[in-house]
Amino acid sequence: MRQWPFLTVGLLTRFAMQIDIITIFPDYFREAFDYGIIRRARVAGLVNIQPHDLRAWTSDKHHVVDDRPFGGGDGMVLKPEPIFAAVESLTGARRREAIAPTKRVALLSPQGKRLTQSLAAEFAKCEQLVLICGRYEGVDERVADALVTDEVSIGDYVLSGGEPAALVVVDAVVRLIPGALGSETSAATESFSDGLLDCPHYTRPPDFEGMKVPEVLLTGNHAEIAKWRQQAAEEKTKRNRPDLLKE
Ligand code: 9D3
Repeated sequence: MRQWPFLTVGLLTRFAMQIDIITIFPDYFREAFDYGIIRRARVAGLVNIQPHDLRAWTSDKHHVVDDRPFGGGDGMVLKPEPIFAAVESLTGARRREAIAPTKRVALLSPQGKRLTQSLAAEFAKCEQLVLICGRYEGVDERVADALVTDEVSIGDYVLSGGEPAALVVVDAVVRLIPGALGSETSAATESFSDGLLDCPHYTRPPDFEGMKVPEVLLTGNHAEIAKWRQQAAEEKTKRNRPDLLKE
């Protein structure tokens, strides 16, 4: 039978997904993938996650990855050469058109399209996902123009670099790899798949400092419980995320 990196999940035989992260802070990721679902997926051989130091692809004595912006301004910009070299060595291609359709190369940047559940699901189908973390004031625009398949932001707030965003992308993607979630949970039944937030959950005790669990949940009446959960999810969505109900 075929050995690693092939694996069989259910009836499917597929490659372990390869995730490469290009960063100037590889140590940032040191324990990040050692917990929970991501750890399980790695141990099961579903995914191989590798942070890489961008400085490895510099050719000057001081391993310089940044430079001053043309046209002036504060701060530094990540140079294109090491990033193009890194992507070439990891994917075999140094232009977007040459990247295999089974691969995605994403630049994490505040100017990107927003990460959504459906983009995460697209990434989860790839054999290789390369994540490029920006730093400083930005990344030379030729990377976004000519190299990457996707420019991705995780939301409208300012981070100091792409590394925390890369963690978010990895987490959202890995749990969607077939076999990564236990069979008890299906990614399809989760929040956002039906456009509503999840319903509220409770466990023991039924009365905590006077705050009571909704009576219906204690009855064992599954039809009534399902009705309550649907309505509670709708109310919570209306209150916290009215934007999900528009259109
Ligand atoms: C102070 C610099 N900013 C001027 C308005 C520009 C800027 C450059 C680089 C702001 C943030 C960053 C670093 N952020 C990311 O690399 C990043 C990010 C983010 O800041 N928010 C949401 N998603 C992402 S993905 C990468």
